[in-house]
Amino acid sequence: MTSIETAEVVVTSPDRNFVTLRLTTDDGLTGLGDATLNGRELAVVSYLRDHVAPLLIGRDPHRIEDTWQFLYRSAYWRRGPVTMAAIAAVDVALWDLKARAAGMPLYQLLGGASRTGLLAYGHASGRDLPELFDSVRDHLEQGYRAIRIQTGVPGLKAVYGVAATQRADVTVGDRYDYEPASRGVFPQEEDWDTRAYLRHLPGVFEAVRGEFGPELPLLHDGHHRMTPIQAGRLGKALEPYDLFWLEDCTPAENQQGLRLVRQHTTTPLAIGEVFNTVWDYQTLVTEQLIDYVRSAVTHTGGITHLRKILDFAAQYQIRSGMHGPTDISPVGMAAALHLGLAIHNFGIQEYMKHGARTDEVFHQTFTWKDGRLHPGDEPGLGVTLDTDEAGKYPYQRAYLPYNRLTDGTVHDW
Ligand code: EZ4
Ligand code: CO
Repeated sequence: MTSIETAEVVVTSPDRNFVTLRLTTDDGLTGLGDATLNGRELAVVSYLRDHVAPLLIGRDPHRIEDTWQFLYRSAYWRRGPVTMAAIAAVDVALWDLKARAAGMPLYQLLGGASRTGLLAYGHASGRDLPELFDSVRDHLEQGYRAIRIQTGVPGLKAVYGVAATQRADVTVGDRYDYEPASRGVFPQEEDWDTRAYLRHLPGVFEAVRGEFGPELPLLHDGHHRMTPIQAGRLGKALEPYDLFWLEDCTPAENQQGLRLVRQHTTTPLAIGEVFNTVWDYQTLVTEQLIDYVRSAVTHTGGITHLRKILDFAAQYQIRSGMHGPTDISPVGMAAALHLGLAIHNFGIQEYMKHGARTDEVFHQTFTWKDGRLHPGDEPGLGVTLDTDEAGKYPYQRAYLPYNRLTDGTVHDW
């Protein structure tokens, strides 16, 4: 019987911080899992190194379901982003390893391809409309066939989702593209005014539809800032512009709050990038209060658990919209692509290109063609980790920003 011989946690910060678990068996097979939790990376490193890695040595790597249940139930303390990211890393590394052992791309073990490629959306942004239009054009040239729209709001100095390269206010640390976390010793402060945002946004979508026509799928992220009744109002105001989805309109810990949003709008809703188990979706799914599940493989207990969430959601005609920002590592992205290719209820995949240094640390084999992603046909996930290259970039402290209202009150970011 083959058994796990080593479980190493690799921390690297080429363009940003990434945490990767690498399992190796006594017969020389390896598997990689992503454990990156933006702004709280070292908590997962400790969870894995101090508490999980010693339990894995000597185990049969092929017992994926059993290992998942063992890690989830034997901890006694269930759920939570740190625990579920750690379990996800083990789970994905075991799937990678099993698929490599089988000599197959992972999607084949998950049931085979249900489609030829995965529609992906990119992030256009700008402080004002001309800058936003340039960014949309740039994304169309890069081949994107679905685009998320985020803009500045008059009167606010810093707004979520506007690319760092376009933001004069970003002074702390060093970031790339739209990556919201900044390197440094303290989180960047942003400001927020929901009334100003609600007044501004419908006009932005009217202008974008006027410029780019009715066909292009457009998305928007509300990033947890509205109350349910405010979200209902925004969804209704955006109906003429036919959004693919409105994301995270409220902080959805209160799942019942989405009933109120649903009563007021037919704009499709996507929620769940910060969720970590199926229980976060119980009311949302069974009452059909959302249309897309935003969970990433990396933050939701891996392929084993996200597959169960998505199968549950499928019975209610709810589809996948897996989170795919730059804080999902190339390993986590590959896991998303294999799962997305195999499931029946795939919806759309978020896709941000990683930086050049990241691509030298993680060698990837996915393809990007006609606005669609495909995980490729290498055995396993199709990603290899260059540990020498990774070793050049030690961890750097970094935080996500936080929000204050104009009177100084801390608000949801
Ligand atoms: O703020 O990934 O839809 N995407 C998002 C992201 C999240 C970051 C947090 O780490 O909301 O930009
Ligand atoms: Co989001």
